[in-house]
Amino acid sequence: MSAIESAVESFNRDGYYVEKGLISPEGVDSLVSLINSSLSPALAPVEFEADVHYPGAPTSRTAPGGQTPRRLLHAYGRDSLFQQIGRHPKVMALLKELIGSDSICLSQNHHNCVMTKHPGFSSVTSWHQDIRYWRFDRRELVSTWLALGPENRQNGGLLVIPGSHTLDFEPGQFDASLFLRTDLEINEALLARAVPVELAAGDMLFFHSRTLHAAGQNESDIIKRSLVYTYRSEDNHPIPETRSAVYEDIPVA
Ligand SMILES: O=C(O)CCC(=O)C(=O)O
Repeated sequence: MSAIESAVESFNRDGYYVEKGLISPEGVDSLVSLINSSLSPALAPVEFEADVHYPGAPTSRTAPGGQTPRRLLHAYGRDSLFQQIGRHPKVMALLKELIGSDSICLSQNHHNCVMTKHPGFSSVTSWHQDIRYWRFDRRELVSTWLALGPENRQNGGLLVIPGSHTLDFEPGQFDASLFLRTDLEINEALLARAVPVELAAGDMLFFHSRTLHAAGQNESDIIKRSLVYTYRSEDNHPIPETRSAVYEDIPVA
């Protein structure tokens, strides 16, 4: 079995796949420097931790820690370095297989950001599927998550539930904000299957838009930075007039 076939098999089974060492240490350093130059002062458009009202987030932008950035938005349009990652030949080759199409578009409306998690003022992201607020003809989208430093449980790295991208859920398994309810027996067996996704700088995680995932706070003393994009097949259109269709998607392959 070729490396790409085994990546596809693993992704189809688990709903995620990690490509180790996709970006060189020098490439990671350039991205980290670029991101740092956009963090203080935080270069708009920015989502602050206080904006999401997740557990642990500062209560408002004027509260202590209220100016802590969570996501640098519209990453693709910010710099050619981010664009190079967004259309990296190896990523495109893998996405074509994972999505099952030769024509791939990058969404400007979903992810398309630098996720940061700062020591001291980060929040908890509860269990969810990204597709919950997204509106496309089909639910088959893939996101890429490039780690620019180590990611693990201690610094708020992602946890995933392998195989959850193939499950059918009852509406009652989710709360009003469409997070998986942790107080239901039916969800307990599912949550027991959660695993951390351990990443090193330069590793890229590919994950399905239906894969259940969550993340804790950054308990380390170093900022965690990740570049995150979402892709769809060219023929999987956003539903007009939804938030998935606000900005035109970018053909990248
Ligand atoms: O890093 C985190 O807190 C998780 C982010 C996440 O799951 C998301 O943006 O969909």
